[in-house]
Amino acid sequence: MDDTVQIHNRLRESFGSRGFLFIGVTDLNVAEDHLRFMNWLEAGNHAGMDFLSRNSEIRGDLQRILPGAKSAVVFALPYAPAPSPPTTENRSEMPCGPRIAKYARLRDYHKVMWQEGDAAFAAALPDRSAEHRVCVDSAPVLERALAAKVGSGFIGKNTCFIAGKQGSFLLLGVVLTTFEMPATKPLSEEKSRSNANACGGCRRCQTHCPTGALDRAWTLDSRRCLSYWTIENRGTIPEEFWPWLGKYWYGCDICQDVCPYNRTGEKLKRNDLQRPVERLSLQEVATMDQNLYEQTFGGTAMTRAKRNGLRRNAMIAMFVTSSPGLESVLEKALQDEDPVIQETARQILRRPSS
Ligand code: B12
Repeated sequence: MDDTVQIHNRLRESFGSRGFLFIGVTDLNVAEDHLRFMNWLEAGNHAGMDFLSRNSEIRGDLQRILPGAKSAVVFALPYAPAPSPPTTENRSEMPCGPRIAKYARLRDYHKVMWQEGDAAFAAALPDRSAEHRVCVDSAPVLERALAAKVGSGFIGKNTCFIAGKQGSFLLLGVVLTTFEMPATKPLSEEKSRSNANACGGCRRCQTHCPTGALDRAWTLDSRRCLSYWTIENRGTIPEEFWPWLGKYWYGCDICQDVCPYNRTGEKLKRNDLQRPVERLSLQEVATMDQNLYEQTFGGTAMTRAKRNGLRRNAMIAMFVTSSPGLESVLEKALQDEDPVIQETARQILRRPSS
């Protein structure tokens, strides 16, 4: 076995033994994808996510993230939950859990992937003096583009990285390293990125996206994406998007739920990562104080929306699902110190009941 195959095998085993998928090794030329990214920004598709435009140039030059970087190791954390019995939809108090995007019902994947990705890489290449840096949303890196470059998966019309029949319920991590490694061999032409047609004639993600965010295949318009409005946006949520918060009030998985590749996809292998965020009712989320917020959502990726973002979303979800207790929630919300909570309450009160 030659040295290259041994290195790839050691990486595969080391990442695999920690519950990750080893996607592969690639070089750092992302020029074509960077152009695509700049055009996407230029068209305003990033909505209010200024963090994307602030350092837009750096995404095209990975040397600026790790000087001397030569290769990228891409790995993924599969997170689709194993099928569970149907939830009690008719509980008088609406459980909040099933309406939360699947990736968010876990311990914060950033921390898990930084720490354990770092350990996996170091264990596979122990005696190298090269430097490395693990990036999981934490640096301006085009993670999907690097994953697709490996050639063991492709970008779907929903813009997600789909690892063939392992599906797309995968969180991505990238280890940049100054150690130059030969790229892993693409799986097959059929599954590789060069086949922009791996979705074939399927348009399920496009037709099922309730807000038209994917009207143009391979291009997501964040201005119409529920995930953007419920996670990243700090203001009020435009009322045209409210009906869909009855289905997902934090993030949105619809464009992945309907993807045929996810019928067979990889499932979460690490039960230790699960967090019982769903134990609260929507009413409890809408009225939670800092203590309850930290106890329930601390250490999960849901802190991205902050306490008041979650309260805002839960209030709207209560309204559209006609949950009991809304009246008293609104009464208190009108006196809240947060202007977005106050305004959301006023918006709800102005509307005819749903
Ligand atoms: C900003 C952001 C968002 C924004 C914008 C999403 C978007 N589609 O651009 C919002 C808030 C809407 C969002 C939502 C979600 N996100 Co997000 N998000 C990011 C982030 C931080 C940057 C993405 C970005 O640069 N977007 C701009 C576009 C232009 O770039 P891109 O989507 O990466 O596409 C590049 C390549 O794919 C390639 N490319 C694109 N199209 C095509 C087509 C062809 C034919 C080819 C060859 C190449 C190609 O070029 C593009 C530009 O370089 C990344 C982390 C990271 N650092 O990359 C996570 C990330 C993309 N998100 C992730 C997740 C899990 C989600 C959600 C599923 C969360 C949820 N359940 O609510 C949704 C999915 C929505 C969707 N369909 O994309 C994962 C995706 C994993 C995967 N399997 O693809 C990432 C990689 C985070 C991670 N570390 O795992 N997200």
